Amino acid sequence: MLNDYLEFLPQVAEAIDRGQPVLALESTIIAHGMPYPQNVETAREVESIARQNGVIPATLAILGGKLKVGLNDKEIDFLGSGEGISKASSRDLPFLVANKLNGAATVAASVRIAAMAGIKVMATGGIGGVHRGAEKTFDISADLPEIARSDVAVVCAGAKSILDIGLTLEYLETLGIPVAGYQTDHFPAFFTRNSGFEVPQRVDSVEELAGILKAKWAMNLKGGMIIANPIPKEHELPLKMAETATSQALQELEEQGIKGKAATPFLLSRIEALTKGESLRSNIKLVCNNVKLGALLAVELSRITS
Ligand code: PSU
Ligand code: MN
Repeated sequence: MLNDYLEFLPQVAEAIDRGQPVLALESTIIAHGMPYPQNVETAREVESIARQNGVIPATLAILGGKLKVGLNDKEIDFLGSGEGISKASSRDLPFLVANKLNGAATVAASVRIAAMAGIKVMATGGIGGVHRGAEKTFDISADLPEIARSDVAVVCAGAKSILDIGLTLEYLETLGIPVAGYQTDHFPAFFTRNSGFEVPQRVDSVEELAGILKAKWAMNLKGGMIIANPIPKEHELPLKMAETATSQALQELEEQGIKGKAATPFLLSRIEALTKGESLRSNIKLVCNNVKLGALLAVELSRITS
């Protein structure tokens, strides 16, 4: 289970040794998904929500070439500064490790690190997906194939409407990744509860989610699952505001010719500016909501599998 490249925070190592539930958290959201200081505040808040709900949090990142499983206060501050910290997808891991560099882990890199560490559940804000215009650009997030490969369940608020949600759902089907809507019939669109697309499966309880994961892995069906947890109603962004800001941001992306790994962080920060910070407030609330569900799921999964 352990390998030479992993470095565990002592608390996390103890929890894993004792068979206690651990919840993995990604870190691109800290370094590249939110501005300072809200990013660092949110990183701390979600760790405390995880603890309140019965799990030890393990924020994942690459620091000095080590795959960190759990970060201390100083390391969270450092990630929040964003200085000298690249956005690391799974393909960047060998480069960062060999050269002893720093990186914030995307969902793709995080599920790989979580799987190496033996952690079964991860929470994030939104996953990457198939970008609009992917038929020309081929821009499809590595999050999708990596979730198909790693035995880690990912709790998210769906995918942002900067993506082509219909194509993202098609691609998830191709990859054989189960997608469950938590207490909803609709695949959520990050800032809003309903993307206009149905979820393949609706699941209403944490017990059922855990049962599905147990069955999946017991049958040796490799890979994770997406648990789409809509943002609480009171924190939704007004639909019109979300749509206007998204289309404006997409237009600027095209005009400025921004591509590749810079695309998602650019769109996030433009949407934040265009909504005068409203999108950031929603973003923080939905992450907290996902961490709570992820914690409850990790507890239940550990109960029925140990
Ligand atoms: N979606 C968000 N916020 C984020 C991300 C996605 O709403 O911070 C980050 C996640 O870390 C995700 C990554 O794994 O962006 C996807 O990037 P790309 O589209 O370049 O694969
Ligand atoms: Mn991409």
